[in-house]
Amino acid sequence: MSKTAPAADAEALDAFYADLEANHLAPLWPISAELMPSAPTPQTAPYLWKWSMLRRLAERAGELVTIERGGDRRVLSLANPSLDGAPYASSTLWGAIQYLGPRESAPGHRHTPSAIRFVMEGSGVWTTVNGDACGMFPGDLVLTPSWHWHDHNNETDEPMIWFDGLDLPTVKALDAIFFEPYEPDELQEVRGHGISERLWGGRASRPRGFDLPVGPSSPLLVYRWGDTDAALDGLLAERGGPHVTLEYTNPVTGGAVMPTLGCEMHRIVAGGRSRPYRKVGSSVYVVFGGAGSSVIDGQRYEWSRGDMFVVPSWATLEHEVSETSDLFCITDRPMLEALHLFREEWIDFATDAPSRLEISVVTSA
Ligand code: GTQ
Ligand code: FE2
Repeated sequence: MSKTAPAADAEALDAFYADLEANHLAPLWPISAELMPSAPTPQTAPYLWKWSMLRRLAERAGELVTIERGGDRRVLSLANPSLDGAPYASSTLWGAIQYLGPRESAPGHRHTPSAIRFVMEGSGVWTTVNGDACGMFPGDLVLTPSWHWHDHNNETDEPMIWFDGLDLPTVKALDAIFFEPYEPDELQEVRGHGISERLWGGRASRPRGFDLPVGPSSPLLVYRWGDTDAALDGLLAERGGPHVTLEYTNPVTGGAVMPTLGCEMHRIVAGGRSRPYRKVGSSVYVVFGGAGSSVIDGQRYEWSRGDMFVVPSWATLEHEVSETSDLFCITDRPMLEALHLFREEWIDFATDAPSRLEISVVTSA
């Protein structure tokens, strides 16, 4: 504190601070450096959840907990230990696994938070989004944009597990959460199967004679793994490795799939290493295939298929893979871009830093 007049005596100052506190005022000067650091100092820390543990406990939830009416879903959220017990993966993003047993369904509802599903295991379940039944297979991305009705149905004899990503912590922070159960039935009336894909799934084309979507979200609700895989192959063939990234886009705007959530798929070729990189905004990664590790702010996290991990805002991120690996991720980037708060940079350790950080291996259950 350097803002005190030379003559100010300690007693008067103490009384002044007590007076401020009693009147619910806070002086900026003692906290200004903490409030305005030179670069983001997120509360969110990196964390990694192993698939073997996620799979086991999701299955256990399936045995022990039924899905009740009232919008309930059998969901285990990734609760980052850095967030004081909040059920959030990062300060802005929700990540979770959802388990739907054979012949089970999760009742219809809608809410203002936007969600994506990324399928890990099981085939043939569908999520109905505003009456459009979207079949789900491993590697598929399914959108349930803000305020769209959705329910999930498993009419197969196998369980289904997928990753849920939501902007819930952000919408909560903005005090903008609304929720409504679908009434009076558990499930929506299905208008058809794969409607959005037939209309909007064409490559580089758009249907004439249909109204443009009124909302800001992608009218295409499903992104098939086969298309993603082919696009990654094409990118690699054209650009070369070791690391290519694609962003899933809204076919109308070419922008992010939803205004609050961005989705990406990264492919890193066997033996390859990505360039160290950092950006504003957090991400939740889901390892769809392969094996390798990521160094996040100097700590190495080893991963293989199904593992999920969080990368905080402005954390330096570098991947190194032993097998060719596909990393799906969600990010809050569209919000930051909309607000002109987005920054990113690639870091060249050889010139930007005197020496490479010591790397320690982090393991988690
Ligand atoms: O499947 O509708 O992980 O509403 C969190 C909230 C999933 C869902 C979540 C949800 C859902
Ligand atoms: Fe939901």
